[in-house]
Amino acid sequence: MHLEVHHTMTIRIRLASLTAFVTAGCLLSSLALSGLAAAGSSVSVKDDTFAPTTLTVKKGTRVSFVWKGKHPHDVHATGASTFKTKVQTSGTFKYTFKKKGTVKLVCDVHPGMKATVKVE
Ligand SMILES: [Cu+2]
Repeated sequence: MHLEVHHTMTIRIRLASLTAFVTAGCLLSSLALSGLAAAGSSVSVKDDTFAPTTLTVKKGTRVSFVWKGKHPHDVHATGASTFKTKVQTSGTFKYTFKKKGTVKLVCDVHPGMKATVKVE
């Protein structure tokens, strides 16, 4: 009788740790996936260049523009979507590209600073 109780408890403990292990695994893989998605929809605003200079995204993608340099820059978009940010040295601007087509990006402070977003 004593042994039987002990055995049941051991199984319960094993099941509990298995559940915890599987849950942790799922959390880790979803974190990894969201990390990859974020990497593909972000543009760095640097001194004095955008990185990357060409980005292809699916319609409806929210792209983060992240200021990383010391010089002041804006992001001025024309084409399939249009917007213009403030001239700033830090911060993040998020924009959801809702229309298919090509969007040209330029920094008005540095006209040579250009990038293209292709929305498919
Ligand atoms: Cu600039």
